[in-house]
Amino acid sequence: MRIDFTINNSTQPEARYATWAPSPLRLRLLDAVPSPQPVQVTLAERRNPTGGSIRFSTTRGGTYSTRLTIPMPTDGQSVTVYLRGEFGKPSTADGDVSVICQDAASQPLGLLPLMVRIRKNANRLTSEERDRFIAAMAQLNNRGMGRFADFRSMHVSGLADDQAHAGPGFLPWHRAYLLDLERELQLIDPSIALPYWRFDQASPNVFNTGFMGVPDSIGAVQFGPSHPFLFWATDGEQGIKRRAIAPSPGANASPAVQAETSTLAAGPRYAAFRRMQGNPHGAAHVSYFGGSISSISTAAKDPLFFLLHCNVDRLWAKWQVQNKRFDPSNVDAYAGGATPTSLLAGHNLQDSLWPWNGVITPPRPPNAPGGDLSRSACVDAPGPRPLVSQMIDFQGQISEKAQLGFSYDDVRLS
Ligand SMILES: [Cu+2]
Repeated sequence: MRIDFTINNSTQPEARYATWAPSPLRLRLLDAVPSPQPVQVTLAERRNPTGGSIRFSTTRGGTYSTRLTIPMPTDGQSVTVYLRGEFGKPSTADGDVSVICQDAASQPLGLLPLMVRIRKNANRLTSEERDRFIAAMAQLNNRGMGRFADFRSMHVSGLADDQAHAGPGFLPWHRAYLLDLERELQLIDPSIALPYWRFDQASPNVFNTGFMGVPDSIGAVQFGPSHPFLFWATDGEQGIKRRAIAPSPGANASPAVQAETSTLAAGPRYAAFRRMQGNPHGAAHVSYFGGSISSISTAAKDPLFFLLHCNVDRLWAKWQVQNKRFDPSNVDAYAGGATPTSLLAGHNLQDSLWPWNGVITPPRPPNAPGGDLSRSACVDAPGPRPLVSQMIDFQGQISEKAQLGFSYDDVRLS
């Protein structure tokens, strides 16, 4: 007798990743002696001491526990339960936690290795997590010849200004953009989740020559020997241009960058919260460094950009949890009740997002780099051509199918 597992509606190894949001886990008893009585099986976790931790429930919205006993039919019919990462206990490596299934006599029936894959504070990554991330980013860049060029091209001034920055779609657009990049990195190394830079806190483990590098006196970022970013290139130019204009964010948070508590105190309306596009977002872009990161047309040339924007997205996620703003139809969850199509194209709730929609007729830009949004083996949303509305309910709290497949280490489900 053994148990066959299907997680996230897939049997692919690429689907064996959990977040704080529930993942469906389908079980099937194989090679059982036929019986009218079901066989009792128990699910539990087996984890490395520093590994991720998981919990189980018979229903998606039910109570999650460390062990779950389920009556299984002996005729091979499947039973679906739910599994989620235990908040505060993310994985640090692929497969560092497993679902273990046993029968009533504690005989093992099956083992499913997993990872609780969570976006974390870049300053607190293990050296292995950091190294996997920079290696995958470098591979995506491939000395300037790789897929990364599309991401740089999506964020070019003149194309991305209106679509990504000039209205309430700023946050949803960048959420889709980060998700696309993260999924491309996961194709290289599925254990990767984007890290975020807390730009309102000193981050000594980020701004050193082993991670995001240290600018020299002429604004060329320096890395240690064998760092994969030694060969970083964009637009035919070698290296990363980042010039220190203030004490390093490794040592000090800039007083010009709004602290998180103030950002989250914006109140329950999106219309007020989205002013964070100016400060802390804009302030974080310009208060520490000159060079690429300080202007829209060049910011995405610097890999630091993605850590900065991951924190912008995390602040939005934190605000959403604090104010229960997951329902796209709630006027305070997005755009403050603007009438449909009253905003610039790409900023209305039901608008598709450029460039993934491929639309290159006015008022959209004349080209659309990058093609479809990358798919995930774990979740179906948002599909290849996302809408603004699909970026709101990212943990599937209003609709199970809306789940985008990411969580933040310090942002609870609700
Ligand atoms: Cu930005």
